[in-house]
Amino acid sequence: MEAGAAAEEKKAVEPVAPQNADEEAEGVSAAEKKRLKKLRQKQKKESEAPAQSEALPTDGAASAAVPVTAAAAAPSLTPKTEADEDQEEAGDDAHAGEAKKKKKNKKKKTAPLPSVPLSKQFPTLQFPMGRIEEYSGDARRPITEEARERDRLNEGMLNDLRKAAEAHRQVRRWARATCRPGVKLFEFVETLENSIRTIIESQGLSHIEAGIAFPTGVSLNHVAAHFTPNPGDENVTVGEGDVIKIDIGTHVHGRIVDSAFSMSFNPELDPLVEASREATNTGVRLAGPDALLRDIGAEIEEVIKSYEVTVGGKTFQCKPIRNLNGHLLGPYTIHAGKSVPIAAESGDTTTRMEEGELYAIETFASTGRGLVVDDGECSHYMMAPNPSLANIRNPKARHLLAHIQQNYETLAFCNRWLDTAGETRHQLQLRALIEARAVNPYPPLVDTRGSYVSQHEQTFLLRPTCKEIISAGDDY
Ligand code: HZT
Ligand code: MN
Ligand code: MN
Repeated sequence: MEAGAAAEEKKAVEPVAPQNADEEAEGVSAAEKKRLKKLRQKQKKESEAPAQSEALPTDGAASAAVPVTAAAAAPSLTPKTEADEDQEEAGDDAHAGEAKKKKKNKKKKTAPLPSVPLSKQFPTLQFPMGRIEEYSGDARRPITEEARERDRLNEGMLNDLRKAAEAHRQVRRWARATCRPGVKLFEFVETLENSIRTIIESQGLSHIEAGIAFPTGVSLNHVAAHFTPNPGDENVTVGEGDVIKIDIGTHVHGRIVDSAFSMSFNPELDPLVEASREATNTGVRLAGPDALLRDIGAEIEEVIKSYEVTVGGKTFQCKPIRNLNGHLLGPYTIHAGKSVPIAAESGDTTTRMEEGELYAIETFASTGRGLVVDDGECSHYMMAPNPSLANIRNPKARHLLAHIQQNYETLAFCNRWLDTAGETRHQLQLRALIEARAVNPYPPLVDTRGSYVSQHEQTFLLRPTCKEIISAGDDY
């Protein structure tokens, strides 16, 4: 998702979003609507069909709950007990019957904060595999002895990825159970990130051996990506009716798992969340050696456009965000060159996927313009590949660069982490490093004010013998 939506685009941002309330204005014909509706129904059927792939042994050893101090007026981040829930229900006498029914139908929504190191949970040190899919369509190929041999050469890397993915699944289960209106995002991400460090076995605050691959994204509503609270944002909370994108990065020895999901606290927005979920599934399904990146983008766009959402009495056809995309991952490198478009005609026309590649496919569905620009206070940063010290004279700026190099290398980091590491008042030095092009800023990426954006993202490896969706779980 190149943030290349430059100043020029900024001018073009409209104040409010209900552009597609009127279908005529959007140029959606009745026939087109009918076709899209059919496609949507077909997808729904497919998604409800039982998966043919093997089940994921995501549940390792039982994790102990670690309570955190809850701030006043905000819901506690400690898991709710059955007793708590019963008490809440009992308080609502008039609807007691209804509440009981609801509870019966809904999955249990509590999860302890993971705290047991993964090497204790998996003493053999063989971590659970992701979802295996056969290559289909043009990528279909016989599994030869040579392919099996190439597969074996990558076992070590694969096990690192699987460990990173297991950490991802465990913390996101807690995240889904915990995130709700009133939650303070600063405390939420710090708790989640500390849990990653514990179970993935980071050494101190350094993320180089294993740890967090990038700051935890908790972008709300029209903010599509790259929001994490900064020091000073301690009171930013999830609101009633919000949609949140929870984007978590883990890594072991630089092998990155980049995966995200969305939650809405207004049922009207559920189709928006479904749109990006199905679009990402479609992208992953089409991926394989020799798949044309632009074809994947075109299919993703079709799926997203087949959804409509009615919110506050206005109806929108979902749009993909055409200047965001998925990306190739490399060791310690979040963006290793190739991009996976999520709309037709918005990417390179000839590039294909290749065997051995590790991709993050992320799709975004929007009720807004379907275009993001940089906006708001920056929290995400990444060191440039080979920073030069030549134009960095200030010893304090040099100190900060050395700190970044030692703790994050080429992985992304955020202001919160610099603060925790004792790099207080780093803001001025950070600005100097950005000025000297030793560090790049990644500001929040936003669609039009008042719009809603959902995202789903999955990391997968194009193994010689099959496609392994490393980050898949029983949730998405
Ligand atoms: C950059 C800086 C960060 C990578 C995608 C992404 C979260 O939008 C080519 C395609 C963290 C991540 C990234 F601090 N970005 N995935 N998950 N963000 S991106 C990009 O810059 S570059 C997408
Ligand atoms: Mn991501
Ligand atoms: Mn990504």
